[in-house]
Amino acid sequence: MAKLSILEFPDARLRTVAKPVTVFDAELEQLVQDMLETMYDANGIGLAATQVDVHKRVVVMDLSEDASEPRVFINPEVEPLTEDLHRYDEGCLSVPGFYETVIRPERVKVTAQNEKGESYELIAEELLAVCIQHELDHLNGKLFVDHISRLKRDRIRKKLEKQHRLSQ
Ligand code: QAP
Ligand code: CO
Repeated sequence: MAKLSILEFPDARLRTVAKPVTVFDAELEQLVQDMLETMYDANGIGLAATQVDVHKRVVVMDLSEDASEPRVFINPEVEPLTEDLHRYDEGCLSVPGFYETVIRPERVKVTAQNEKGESYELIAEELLAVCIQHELDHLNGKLFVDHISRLKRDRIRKKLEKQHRLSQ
């Protein structure tokens, strides 16, 4: 297993649109394991392959308290089931230290595949609904800061750029 390094906003590579997974092999299994290890090590609840500079449609997640419920979403798709919206203070391992309120559909149908390529479907609400929509955004080159005002986004960008300069 290997810990991968996480790209940080405003790295342009976070804007890459990820490609569908077509081959379900040992290499994919290894990527999933490495992403889970990277997410747990960083105290995250969700991680998209885009964030580790791998541009494949792979998401890992664990919303449990004790890292006991790893979830894998390959080629995920999301369809809103209601017009009701939900506000949540989102963070992101690629935007460390910043949290902002984002509004998204509150109930969604998720279609995805597991590591073996088997399709599954689930209805997501609450934190799971927020998280899968946030992670699917990453696969499309989008970040939660794209949902907030330009003023707030630019402030966050400037603070992170300064931190990156200081830590070089
Ligand atoms: C995405 O985010 C998410 O700033 C996953 O210093 C977030 O795992 C979905 C994290 C909220 C739904 C709701 C962020 C860790 C982790 C930080 C994360 C930080 C350390 C964020
Ligand atoms: Co994120």
